[in-house]
Amino acid sequence: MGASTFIESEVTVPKGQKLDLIDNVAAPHVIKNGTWNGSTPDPTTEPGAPTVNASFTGNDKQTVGPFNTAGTFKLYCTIHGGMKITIIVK
Ligand SMILES: [Cu+2]
Repeated sequence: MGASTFIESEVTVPKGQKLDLIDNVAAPHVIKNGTWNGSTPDPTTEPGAPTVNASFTGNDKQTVGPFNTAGTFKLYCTIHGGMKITIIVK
């Protein structure tokens, strides 16, 4: 993660694995299940998604998951409009 974006917009995670979210800069983020539709937050948790609620203060790392269900899952940052990532589990 950068200051207000995910550096990668999509990542693939093998089923059953966890995902490290790394905050590379001195910026806070609050990552939860859901996405941004334009400037509107959509806090939807897809069926089979692990619950994600990870707060970052800057230059830190947290592990989310495991992602035990194959599918497409979305995470977003509640404090940075448009900051979102797609997780593909297979
Ligand atoms: Cu953020």
